Amino acid sequence: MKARIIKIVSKEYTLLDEDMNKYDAILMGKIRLQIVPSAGDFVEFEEIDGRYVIQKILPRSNKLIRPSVANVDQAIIVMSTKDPDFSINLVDRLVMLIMHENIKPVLCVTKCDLDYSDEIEEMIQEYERGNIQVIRTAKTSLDPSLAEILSNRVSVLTGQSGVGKSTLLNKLNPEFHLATQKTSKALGRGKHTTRHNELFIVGSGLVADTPGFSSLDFSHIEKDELAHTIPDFIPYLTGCRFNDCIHENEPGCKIKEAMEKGLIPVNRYNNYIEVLRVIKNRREKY
Ligand SMILES: Nc1nc2c(ncn2[C@@H]2O[C@H](COP(=O)(O)OP(=O)(O)O)[C@@H](O)[C@H]2O)c(=O)[nH]1
Ligand SMILES: [Mg+2]
Ligand SMILES: [Zn+2]
Repeated sequence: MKARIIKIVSKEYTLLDEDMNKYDAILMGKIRLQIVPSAGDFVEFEEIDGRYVIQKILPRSNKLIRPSVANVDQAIIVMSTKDPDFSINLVDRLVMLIMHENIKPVLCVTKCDLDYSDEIEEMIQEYERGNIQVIRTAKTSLDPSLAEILSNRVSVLTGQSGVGKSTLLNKLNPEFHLATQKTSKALGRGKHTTRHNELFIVGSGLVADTPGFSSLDFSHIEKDELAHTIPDFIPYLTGCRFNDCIHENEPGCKIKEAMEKGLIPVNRYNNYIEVLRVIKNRREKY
């Protein structure tokens, strides 16, 4: 039988199969040595003497460390129009980190009911014209596209505190809130919750119990990989005069050309250059 791990508490694993049936399972001893199982892992399991036993962890498409989740399909970047202010620096950096993990970024703009500036509206529209999916939400309405985007996928939410992540999830599934509170209380009491990873069922999708990508750390990304993590760059990545063009000052650069023609937003390009310099400085130091 095949299923996905949705929860790990100590040595107990909760599995969810395609038909949304849950199973309590244990791990066959020898697997433990090969790979540390994580929420999100697909497994093969069998019923042995009345217990479900995980036999095999199937290969992963990716693996996040914080939260510890495997096979993540998408990361929802939650960003409010204001309170806290919309930040393209943050969106662009998160997109790079998410793309580098082979995960699809989606931008969710919250608090669209607030009275925010035209400048911010233009920034949002710039993303809407670009190559990542953008959805907008407001206090009273719930854009049905959010439920749609989460369905049949594993998602992590990311974004500063106060942008409305909990609010979004509570609107989709009121039980989510209760569940997360229970978790933190249990952890606070310092019970034997050595490892607690969980994916919550939200609508017909799965969402990680903690936000991902909280630190903006680029130390694992090489300078020649960076441009490939920017969806708005991708259509122009072939064709630079030099194979090893990093789109900084090289002649015959298609990325710079696209930016000069207005096909790539100047802001997007400038954020790329800023992160590129961070990566280059690190290289020079070691
Ligand atoms: N006006 C407005 N306020 C919102 C919206 N979404 C969330 N908030 C408020 O923003 C604050 C922070 O929301 P919360 O969900 O706790 O943010 P989190 O820290 O990202 O989980 C709360 O006071 C919410 O009521 C929205 O769409 N419109
Ligand atoms: Mg919250
Ligand atoms: Zn180039």
